[in-house]
Amino acid sequence: MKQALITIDQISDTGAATVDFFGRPAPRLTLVSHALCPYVQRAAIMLAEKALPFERREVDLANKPGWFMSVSPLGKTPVLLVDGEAIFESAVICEYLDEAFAPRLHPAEALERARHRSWVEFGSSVLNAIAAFYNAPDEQALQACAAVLRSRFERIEATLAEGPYFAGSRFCIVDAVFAPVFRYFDCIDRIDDFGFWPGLPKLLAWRTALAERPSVASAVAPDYRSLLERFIWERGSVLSRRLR
Ligand SMILES: N[C@@H](CCC(=O)N[C@@H](CS)C(=O)NCC(=O)O)C(=O)O
Repeated sequence: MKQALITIDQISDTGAATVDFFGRPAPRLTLVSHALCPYVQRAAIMLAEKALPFERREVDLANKPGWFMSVSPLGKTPVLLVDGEAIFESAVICEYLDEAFAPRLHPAEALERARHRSWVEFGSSVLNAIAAFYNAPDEQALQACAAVLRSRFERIEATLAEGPYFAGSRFCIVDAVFAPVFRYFDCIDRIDDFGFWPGLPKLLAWRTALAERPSVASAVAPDYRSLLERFIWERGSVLSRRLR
């Protein structure tokens, strides 16, 4: 049967989408998670922005259980279970949530939306560069990784507009992608000054605005920072040895 699109007055006072864009009640949502996974954070931020209740189910990625492998074809977090149906890949999860539940975070215009998707990809490449950085086996590799990160940040600085968010005053999916990127540096900046930030005022303002957003703050547990420090310590990398 054809479903009618809902109107804005069908969204609750709290802004929570009690129904999806097609008027169906919100499904039961389970976010299959890992406490440190930045891709999981993207999905958690999206769920919070849409005020959707969800359950989090943590998985040990060092010892993946059978139930997890049965819902995660690539053996990775996040997976979003939607009334038991498994959706995997964080970018896909973000797009699904955006297409199904208000408020829309992606731009309405096709070219602008494509540009945002490009920067979502860029965000993933920054996450890969961060992983290379904290795994760097020696000082030379660490400095090379730091230079890659710095060049990525310069590139973002050149694309940012007036802020406070990526696309101006409205929070968007690119913001949900970069908030977990910046969160790493709350820990890394305490280890040493790697020269990431000088001369990048827009980037720093963006980082601050994202850290203050309630959906971003609530995407990780209170012990996130100590877990991340332990994770970096366990890398056996040159950065591990710099942790005090
Ligand atoms: N492209 C994936 C990347 C997800 C990913 O790399 N997740 C990591 C944790 S942060 C993972 O599950 N790693 C386990 C593994 O690769 O075995 C996405 O965007 O969802």
